Amino acid sequence: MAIPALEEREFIERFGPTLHYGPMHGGERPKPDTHVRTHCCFCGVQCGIQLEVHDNKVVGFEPWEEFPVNRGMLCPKGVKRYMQNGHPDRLLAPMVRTPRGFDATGWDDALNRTVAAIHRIQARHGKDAFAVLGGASMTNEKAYLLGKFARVALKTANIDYNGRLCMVSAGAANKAAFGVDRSANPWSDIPLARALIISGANVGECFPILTDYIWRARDNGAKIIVIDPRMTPIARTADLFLPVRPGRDSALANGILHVMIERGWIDREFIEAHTVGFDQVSGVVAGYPPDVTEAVTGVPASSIVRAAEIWGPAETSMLLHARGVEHHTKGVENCRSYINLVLATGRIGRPGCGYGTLTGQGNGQGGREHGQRTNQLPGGRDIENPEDRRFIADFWQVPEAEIPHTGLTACEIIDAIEDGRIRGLLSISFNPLVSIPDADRTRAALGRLEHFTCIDFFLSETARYADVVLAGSLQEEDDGTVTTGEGRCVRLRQAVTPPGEARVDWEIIVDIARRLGYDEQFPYAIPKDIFRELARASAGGNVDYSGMDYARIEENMGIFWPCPSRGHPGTPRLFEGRRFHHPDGRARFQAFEYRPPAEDVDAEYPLFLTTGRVVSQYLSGNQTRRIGPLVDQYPEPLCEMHPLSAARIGVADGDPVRVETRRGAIEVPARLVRTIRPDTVFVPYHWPGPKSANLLTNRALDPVSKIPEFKVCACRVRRAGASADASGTVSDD
Ligand SMILES: Nc1nc2c(c(=O)[nH]1)N[C@H]1C(S)=C(S)[C@@H](COP(=O)(O)OP(=O)(O)OC[C@H]3O[C@@H](n4cnc5c(=O)[nH]c(N)nc54)[C@H](O)[C@@H]3O)O[C@H]1N2
Ligand SMILES: Nc1nc2c(c(=O)[nH]1)N[C@H]1C(S)=C(S)[C@@H](COP(=O)(O)OP(=O)(O)OC[C@H]3O[C@@H](n4cnc5c(=O)[nH]c(N)nc54)[C@H](O)[C@@H]3O)O[C@H]1N2
Ligand code: SF4
Ligand SMILES: [Mo]
Repeated sequence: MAIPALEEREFIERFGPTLHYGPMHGGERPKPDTHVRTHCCFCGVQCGIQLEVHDNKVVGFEPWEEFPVNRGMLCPKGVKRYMQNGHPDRLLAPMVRTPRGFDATGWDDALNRTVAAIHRIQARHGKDAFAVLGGASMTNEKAYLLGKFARVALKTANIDYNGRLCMVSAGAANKAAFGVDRSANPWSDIPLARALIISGANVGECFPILTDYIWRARDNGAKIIVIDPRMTPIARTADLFLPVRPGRDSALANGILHVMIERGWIDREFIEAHTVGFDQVSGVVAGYPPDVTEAVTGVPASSIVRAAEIWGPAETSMLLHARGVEHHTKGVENCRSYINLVLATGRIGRPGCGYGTLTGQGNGQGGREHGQRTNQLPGGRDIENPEDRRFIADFWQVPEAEIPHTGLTACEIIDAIEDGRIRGLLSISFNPLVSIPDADRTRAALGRLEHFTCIDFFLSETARYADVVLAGSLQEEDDGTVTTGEGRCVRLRQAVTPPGEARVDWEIIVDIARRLGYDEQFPYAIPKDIFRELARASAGGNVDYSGMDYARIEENMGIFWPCPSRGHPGTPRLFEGRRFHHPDGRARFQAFEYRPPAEDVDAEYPLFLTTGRVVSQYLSGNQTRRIGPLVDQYPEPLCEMHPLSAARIGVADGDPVRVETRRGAIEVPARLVRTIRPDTVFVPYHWPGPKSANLLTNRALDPVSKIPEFKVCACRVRRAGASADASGTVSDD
């Protein structure tokens, strides 16, 4: 039986974040012995950086100017990332739960407990009762390894990853429209575009280095359209800003296409020769004239027409979107509606023409390719496709029937823990207590686990519920590769070895597999061995890395997949020659009638709540909430709201407000800004406990991608301490 988790207060006192200002703070910076060229550990831009190393510790950084993507530039998180390896909170040894909290133990003891729990739970409740959660901050090597570990050593169907909260709507839309899940263009195409649509992407705060690409486009004369309920930093330099009501993008894209068809700004020849489905689309969008679209989206009809005037006749163009469009119960429909705008113009597959979804996590792209998704096998293969199953079964030398089928996705795994179908969990690179909607339910579920092993380098809020915590590795403590948001596989170089008794992640997983009796299937000595295997496993797959090796990747500063043979230069731009990756070579149009979010505003909960990020914090904050200068920049969550809605409830800037939804309530200071729609409030989600935005959000899933609706639910806001009837009402601005 699981021992109850430590009380939250006691946990925070003993294990909570320590603010660390790094080895440069207040003292002499040690003189580095070496510089190691690698990449930032945070977002999907994967900026090049040189880490300074002294005495097996990361002590600073230098720009790496030759790396072409960022040419030495870094954002606030990139310049502070080096403070993690020497951080006082760094886990230095495996730990087990005792009635007094966590005690350090030896690796044998810790791993034997994990293995015993796997045997016990699977014998009693079946293979699928033990689940695995992975993450897209991990290298390609670890993503591949974890997928193989779940299917071959655990034989569980229930493995999924935190990208299920991130990119899967775009992934499903890309697969359906183009037959492949990768941004179509390298970022170097952005400055060549004469028109840009950027929707639901806070580029300035979340992909700061890409701002430079957009500004270069502007300097070349591009017209920029930004679509967001908030006028984000990138929107302030746009030619046209469309302040969409949250959850209305599919209608807005339909409305823009309506005008384009009416004015004849579509490429009939391209549509005829290279696509299918346009008739269905023109039928649907006929119902979205500007006045109807304005009524649904809140975007003025004149701006919808203006957007079509900019986008329709442009010579070259790129459409970019991120989670603002994708984090919805119709995330896939939103993405496909925007893709229709690209296909209708035929502007894809040539310089300055294309489309991309901005990849979030460091390995958001590679992390979704090599088999840690429940519905996927390595090489982007489909776990339900008999040919794909046979290929991988032969490759792994296991009977095809032994490879599990599709299991549960990330949020569904938490639901299944809640209702007892899943009893055991191994989690790596994921902090679900902070990052999954409806956190009270996640907390209750974690408390029900019979066994939980968590691999991390800092004790996360989720790890508070673990029975065994395994001290794994930071990005700079291991070798490997990641694939950036433009599809470029780059090399991460080990700068230091893990401190204390901590071990590199992949060794821990291999050690568990061997203790389960699978030595032969997990024979790796170094990460390069795993890369070689994953490259071979991807041969002939949808995502082909088979022509890559570490040496080639390093020489070329990264290689874009597909790269199907040794002599192949890689593929920076997809669909050149207008061939899409469906068997007939044609792209697929599909339009959707607008449908409302799972929870829309009403008289009781009259405001839209949307959630997301700020520049100085990263995801669940388990890393950045420990880095002093980043915390100083944005110490706690704020409720961003318009002065009009604040005035209605008598709130001034800085006043504490209570934000309430049908799931929960938080109290945080108000931040009054004129840059948000008056019917919408925004709360960043990087914090745990009583200020966690995910106490409020709705765990309703997109039926196809199974992404939760982080970007819209209904809330009410009042001054903290004020009576319940003093909440805001819907504005009809
Ligand atoms: N500083 C920082 N950078 C990061 C991260 C981080 O945590 N911190 N995380 C990384 C990761 S994993 C990801 S996924 C990316 C996320 O990058 P983004 O998707 O750019 O970031 P978000 O803040 O989640 O949401 C983007 C925007 O969507 C808008 N939005 C909300 N609802 C809607 C809607 O209905 N329609 C439209 N069109 N827009 C809407 C919000 O106002 C917000 O400005 O960032 C990556 N980079
Ligand atoms: N309300 C709301 N919620 C959201 C979102 C939102 O916009 N709004 N965005 C969603 C999105 S896009 C995302 S991507 C998710 C992210 O959600 P999470 O995946 O939960 O966020 P992380 O903070 O990356 O958690 C990763 C954990 O793994 C650890 N870790 C990181 N890298 C490694 C590694 O290489 N090895 C090991 N062993 N551990 C590692 C970190 O210390 C941390 O504890 O959050 C989602 N949740
Ligand atoms: S833009 Fe992304 S990859 Fe580059 S320094 Fe910032 S967080 Fe790191
Ligand atoms: Mo993400």
